[in-house]
Amino acid sequence: MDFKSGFISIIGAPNVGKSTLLNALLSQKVAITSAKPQTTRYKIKGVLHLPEAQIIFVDTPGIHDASIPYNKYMVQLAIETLEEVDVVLLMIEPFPKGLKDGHYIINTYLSQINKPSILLINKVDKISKPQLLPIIEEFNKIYPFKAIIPISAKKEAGLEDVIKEIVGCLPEGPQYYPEDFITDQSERQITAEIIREKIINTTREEIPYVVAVTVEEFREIPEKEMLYIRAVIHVERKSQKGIIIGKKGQKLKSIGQAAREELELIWGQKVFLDLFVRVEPNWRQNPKVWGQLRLKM
Ligand code: GDP
Ligand code: K
Ligand code: MG
Repeated sequence: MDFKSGFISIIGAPNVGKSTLLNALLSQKVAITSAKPQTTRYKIKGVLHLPEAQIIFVDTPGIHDASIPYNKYMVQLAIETLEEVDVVLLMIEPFPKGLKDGHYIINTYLSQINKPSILLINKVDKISKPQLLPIIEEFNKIYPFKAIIPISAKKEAGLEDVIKEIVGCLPEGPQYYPEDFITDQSERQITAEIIREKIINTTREEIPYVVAVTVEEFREIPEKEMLYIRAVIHVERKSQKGIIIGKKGQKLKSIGQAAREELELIWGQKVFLDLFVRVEPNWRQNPKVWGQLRLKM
């Protein structure tokens, strides 16, 4: 059989479990190498190496929070990215809000493209089989998914099926990356991206596109067996700083907590995360911020 390879995008509303799935599939704790990417089309989130295939997970700019109706430009950007991948994984939750998000994403994005798409119904550990069947039927009717797979990313259930179905949808292709290559992002970039994601998930206002995150310090404290990370959230206006910090600092606290939990999972050790918000009217002109931002686009 010939080797298969391709680019995969996982889309879905915040907190459905996309990162949990990716971490489980890649079984990646600290597996960063400095290999140069052979493509600049996408930002690579991770590469899964199989004997018969290579599955390359990429980011989808434009869908940060697919449940929020963004402006036409963001939707268009997301659609253009999806046009270029080989397989789309849509992840939903089997709860009322999750099903509604699923319909929205199908109508807004999937119906605009013509790509093999797989529906993942995550968190099935929280429902019963009789509850699951009507959901599968419902989504079978509204979109020609290649497969609909109930999974639990957290309990690592159904993951073999996910891999099997993805490989089934992949075209024949080369081994794009050497086998020790897991991701092309540096530790600081990954960290900044995770913090940015938590800001996006936590703030519903017009915040995401005026925010940049830079990681100023990233070092181990060996005697404490922990990682010290200092990051700055750059905003343009004082009012935006207020939104991010929230009443009595509650919002920044939740952002920090969510980011820390995911960072500990990814780096495999305790993390001390120091977060600062800096008002910087012209951060778009600050080359340091730009340097990190450009890598995201
Ligand atoms: P993302 O925003 O889509 O990347 O979602 P995350 O991967 O950050 O997960 C959001 C939350 O859902 C976390 O608290 C996860 O532990 C939880 N979660 C993810 N997958 C499952 C699952 O299969 N079952 C349950 N019960 N919780 C899950
Ligand atoms: K999340
Ligand atoms: Mg995530």
